[in-house]
Formats: sequence, C-alpha cells, structure tokens
Amino acid sequence: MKRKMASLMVCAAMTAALLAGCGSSGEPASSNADNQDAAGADDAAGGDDAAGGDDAAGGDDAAGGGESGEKITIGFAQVGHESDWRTASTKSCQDVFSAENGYDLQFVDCDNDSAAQIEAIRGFIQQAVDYIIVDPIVSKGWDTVLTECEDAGIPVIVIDRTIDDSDKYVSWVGSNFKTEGLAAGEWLKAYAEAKGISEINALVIEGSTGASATLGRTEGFQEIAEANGWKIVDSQSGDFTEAGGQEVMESYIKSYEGQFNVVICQNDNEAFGAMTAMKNAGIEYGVGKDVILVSFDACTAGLEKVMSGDINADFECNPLAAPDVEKVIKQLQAGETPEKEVYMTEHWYVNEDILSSITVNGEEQELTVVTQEIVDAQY
Ligand code: GYE
Repeated sequence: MKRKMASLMVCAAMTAALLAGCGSSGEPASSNADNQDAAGADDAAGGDDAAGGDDAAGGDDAAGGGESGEKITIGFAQVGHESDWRTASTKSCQDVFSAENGYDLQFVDCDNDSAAQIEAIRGFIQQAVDYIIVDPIVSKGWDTVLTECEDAGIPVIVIDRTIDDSDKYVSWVGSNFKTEGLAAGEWLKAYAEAKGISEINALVIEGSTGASATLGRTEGFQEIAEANGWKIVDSQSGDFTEAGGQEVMESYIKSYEGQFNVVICQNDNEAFGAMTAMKNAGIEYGVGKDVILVSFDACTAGLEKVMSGDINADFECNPLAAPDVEKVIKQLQAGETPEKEVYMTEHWYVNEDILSSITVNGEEQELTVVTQEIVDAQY
C-alpha cells in the first residue's frame, strides 16, 4: 500500500510536470543531428532560465561555454521509437529539457542503429553541446567515442541501458534489469506453487540483441529457472517490437504447440504481438487460461492488459529518467560530483490478489494488483 501510494504520488507529480513543461517536438528521424533542433529556435527568450536560473554556482554556467541567461545545450542520442516505453522516455526528456526550462535539446532518434548512435554523438561533439545524454542501444563498443567526448570536455550522462566496457561517463540513471528478471522468476515460482502448477515449460521472447535490458532480464529469469529445474523451451529476440513479438510467437507456435505453458515477453509491445499470434492460433493465454503470460515495462497499455487478465504479471521499468538526469546536470552546473549510478523506483504488477509479495535478492517486494486508478496514473 505504501509503495502504491508512493507510485501514485510520483505519477501525480509527473502529470503536473507534464502540464507545466509543454513539450517540444523532436521528430523521429535519421541520425543527422543538424536538423534535430527539438527545443525550437526561440532561444533569445531565455530570460527565465529555469535550469540555469537557480544555479547554485551563480551566474556562469559551470559546464557550458555559455554566459548567464543562455540556454544549456543538450544532445540526446535516443535508441529509437520501438516501444511504448521508448515513447514515454523520449517525452520525459523533451518535457524536462524544454526551451521553457532553459534548455536547447538536440534530439536524435537513432532507429536502433548502433553505428548511427555513435555518429550522432560525434555530431554533438562537433556542435560543442554542453552535455550529451545517451541511451546505449548495445552495451559494448563505447570506449573510443566516450574518450572523444572526454577530450572535448563534454560530460556524458547515460540513461536506461548500461555501458559495460567503458566508465568515461559522469553518471548513469536507469533500472536494474537483472532484478526485473529475477522478480519475474520469483513471481512465477510463487504463482505456480499457489496454483498447483508443477511443471514450467517457458518460451522467452527476448528484447534487442546486445542491449543491457535484454541481457539483464534474460540472466535474472534464467537464474530462477535453473534453480527450479524449469525448461526454457526456446529464447529468441523479438527486438522489443510488437511485430517482432508476433513473428517470434508465430514461429514458436509452429515448432512447439502444446509444449509450453508460460510465455515471457521482455516488453509490453512484444507481449501484444505474442497475444495476437496466440489468439490467431486459438491458444488461450492469461489468467485462468492455458498459458501464463508475463511482461516487462508496465506502460499504460500493458497495465490495461494486466487488468483485463490477458497478461498475468508485468514487471515495471520506469522510463521517466529525465527529472533525475536534470538533477545530475544541476549538480554539474554547481560544480558538484553527482552519483555515478542512480536507480529508478519500480513496481511489480499482477491481476490476481493471491500473493501479496515476493522475495527478490533476499528482500521482500510488494505485488500490486492493477486497478483502473493505477492504469490512469501510469505513463
Ligand atoms: O523495456 C523496451 C524498450 O531499454 C528498458 O527498451 C529499455 C527497453 C524497454 O524498447 O520497451
């Protein structure tokens, strides 16, 4: 209950922020940073520099080259536009780093192309932005370009997915994906026990290959599967998209019909695709049906499917990192050293009121039954 209240309060605060923020409109497009002036060209108005205005360091922007009153320029190399989660993440950044708040946001949608993402960052270096935000499509291959950022004196803030082969960034704000995978496993274990299901034959639809979100969720779930002797019948990438989820599920049905009783989708959009494939094949999934369906993200549309009983459990990944990223930038502006790692708060959502909590990493964590109120408050 306490966690639920906290969640609702955070959401209420976000709604207020969204209303106050008034979004800029970065178009999903190619990796050419030059045409991505998402924050608009009305920089001259910058009287009420919200980010710089209450700058503890005083007039001069410590990190930027700008004089007092100038906007803080941020280059944001976003993964793409593959999912509801991604849309919420982009909106969060565009709302917080708006012109009204004192920022000039250069937004680049990298369309899930790692090479394009590196080039976007090089474009930001050429533009001499004050800060770079990157959500790394894949976890490896970062040291060279991050060294270039360091040499240019541009602080890099990583959001969401992690970088595993370089530490040349000032801060990372995101989620513990392995914990999410462990939570899904612990929930399934407790749920199967409560329902008297003795055998688990699971199909996994993974996220994009090489993404830390995929690696962590896979590792966490596998750990619990191995410890309990479950069979993972197959595990393939659906690329975090609805079309990918449907395609993988269709091929799973061809190969394994009648041989699975659990489908684990590593995001909501894949779950929607898997639902379509199962529906078309006449396979019944969800609460009280033949196949237990588990998802990650818990965006609004995912929670609606939990409430309707189509998805049994959904493990939240919070996409609203931008307010925490802004805190990091304000600390840098003030000459302070931010935390190297900032973890988002998230919740585990279920349809049935039969288990109140699970134990993850030795810690008791609440399960929240989805209600309309919760759906309405979600991003
Ligand atoms: O789960 C998925 C998105 O990196 C955590 O990427 C993120 C994942 C999220 O496409 O929906």
